Amino acid sequence: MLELKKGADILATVGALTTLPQAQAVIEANLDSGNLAKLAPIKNSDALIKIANAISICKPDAVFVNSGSPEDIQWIREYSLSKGEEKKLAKDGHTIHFDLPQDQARLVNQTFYIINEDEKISSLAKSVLRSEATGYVKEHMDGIMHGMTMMIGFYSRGPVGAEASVPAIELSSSTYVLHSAELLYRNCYDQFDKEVERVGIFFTNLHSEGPNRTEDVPNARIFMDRSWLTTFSTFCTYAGNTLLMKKGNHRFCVDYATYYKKEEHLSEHMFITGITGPGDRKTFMAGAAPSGCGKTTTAMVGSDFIGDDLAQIWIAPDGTVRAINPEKGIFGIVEDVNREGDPFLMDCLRGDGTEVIWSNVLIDEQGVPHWVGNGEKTPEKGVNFQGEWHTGKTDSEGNLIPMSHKNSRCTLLASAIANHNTEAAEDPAGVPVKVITYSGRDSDTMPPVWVAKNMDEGVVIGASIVSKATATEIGAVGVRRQPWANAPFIPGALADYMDAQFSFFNSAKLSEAGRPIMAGLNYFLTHGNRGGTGDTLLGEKRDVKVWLGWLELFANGDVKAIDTPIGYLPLYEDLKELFVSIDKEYPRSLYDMQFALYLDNIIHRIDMQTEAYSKESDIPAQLFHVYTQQKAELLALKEKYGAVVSTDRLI
Ligand code: SPV
Ligand code: MN
Repeated sequence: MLELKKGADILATVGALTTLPQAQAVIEANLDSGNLAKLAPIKNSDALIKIANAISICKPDAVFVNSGSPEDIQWIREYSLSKGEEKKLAKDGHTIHFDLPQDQARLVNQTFYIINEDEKISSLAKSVLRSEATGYVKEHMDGIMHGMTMMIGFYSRGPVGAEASVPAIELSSSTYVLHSAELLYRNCYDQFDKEVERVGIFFTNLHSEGPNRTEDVPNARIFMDRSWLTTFSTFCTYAGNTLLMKKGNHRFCVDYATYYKKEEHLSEHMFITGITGPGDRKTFMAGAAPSGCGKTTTAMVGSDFIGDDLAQIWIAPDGTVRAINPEKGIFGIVEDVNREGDPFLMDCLRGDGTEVIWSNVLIDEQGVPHWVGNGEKTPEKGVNFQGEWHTGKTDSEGNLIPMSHKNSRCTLLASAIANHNTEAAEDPAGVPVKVITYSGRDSDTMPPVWVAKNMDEGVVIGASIVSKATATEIGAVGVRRQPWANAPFIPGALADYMDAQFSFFNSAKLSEAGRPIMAGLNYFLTHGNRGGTGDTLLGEKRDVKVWLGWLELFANGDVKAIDTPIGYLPLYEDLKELFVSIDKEYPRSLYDMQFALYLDNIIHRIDMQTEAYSKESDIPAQLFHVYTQQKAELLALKEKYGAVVSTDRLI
């Protein structure tokens, strides 16, 4: 369960301000006249008290209010250069930011939900008692902004006025964080008060990098106070740890959808994109995938790209499913981004006219960024996330240091991407979603695309996402479960979240025409696991267009499909035709490798999921019902045809 405003608000406990007059006194004592004038239009007393408490705790030398005006944004850009958080690159509008070597990705083990006594949270998450978190803030955040400027920004997570948008405050001493916020979120300074009143809640995010030293990183904490919708982040700069309007506030939205908007809203780790079908019709899709599994690439394959990371979804009064992107920019992984797979993104990264903040890539002596897998010539030396770099450089253990960090990123406006449909992305009505997809990194079990036969089976596809264990996970073998690709961001019990999924997709509020189809996608089957040899993939990035194209046709009733125990599979002829549209041959033998049912693998997967979910309490019975039924049908199929069944048998 989630109870808002339960326990003491840590900001008020440590900052010691509880009334508006007290808050105003602190604000007046700390802001110069220009910034006071800029803050004056913000009248919401809860917001002002939060801001004043943040000032009272962090004790900055100065406070800057970002009104979102071109001058204010320019001020942040320039301050970031003079402060040294960013450096100019050769290309106009491009800068580089380096995070400390120890702070290159989400600090999972230093990320906690603040809980009240005897509160239960997700079995997958770490928690800290409210009293302990209060102690940390007192000890480590008191005066953390000495000698620094605190910047304040007002943002909307989603187009202003949308059913599922939520306003948020970002308070930070980091110019990189504020600069990134300007590219990734909609500044709603002018409408903040009105939005808070309309929505009924707002998020508060307080961050300071402190002295930004390696030795402080062990003290870094990312705290999320579910009850007070407030985040705290210290001693780090990586945007996933610091710009908590992203995953910090996403977690609050997941909570809010699960406990306060059940059957009405969902908050997902999904891209949103549109595909143009026959007769110029547009079909919008939203799809989940774990970090680093091709979500950004998939999103940009569409003709009408909307977002690449998060989706706020709801059922509109007309019975359609609607989605907005709470963000307006991309914080994308650059490894393996190249001309062939990501042409539109490459145009922005290598062309002129796009503002880009690079992070943790290699910068050569000419001020040009380089990254692993860009398909370009590699420089011999430069500077990267760990300092000076040259080809063949090794770390203290003798391991080769890659040119760019695996999680190095680029931050830019989504509207810079040529196929971004900015008008639709900014529409508070959202886009109508007809296709929901779930994908992971599965080398041996599920086909490239399949469609659930009913909504329960669709929810179970989401519950069953897996990704291959990576070499960096000690002791991990086989696959890792990644429910909905959203598990790292589900604060409450997984069972509650699952229950909310079943409620939403089976809702009587959905109209017949508004009900989406639900599908699985998998780009990662290998030759070796499908009757061939080696680890090479059976497909390539541009095939994604075919899988989405087929889903577009199927969702509109334009193609037939093969009925199998796991769902509907595409017919060879339909795919072959779609491959023609991307100028590619599609041999029947490849189709057979991709779509034959490897029954033992699928049954093993179902057993693994059943066992894992059996250990969680209160998992909805529908999940086990779907697994049981599918397993029985798969066993019957095996009995009849053997362990590997070609789709021919099932037509
Ligand atoms: C992800 O890791 O899923 C991201 C980047 O989108 S982060 O902001 O780190 O979450
Ligand atoms: Mn993400």
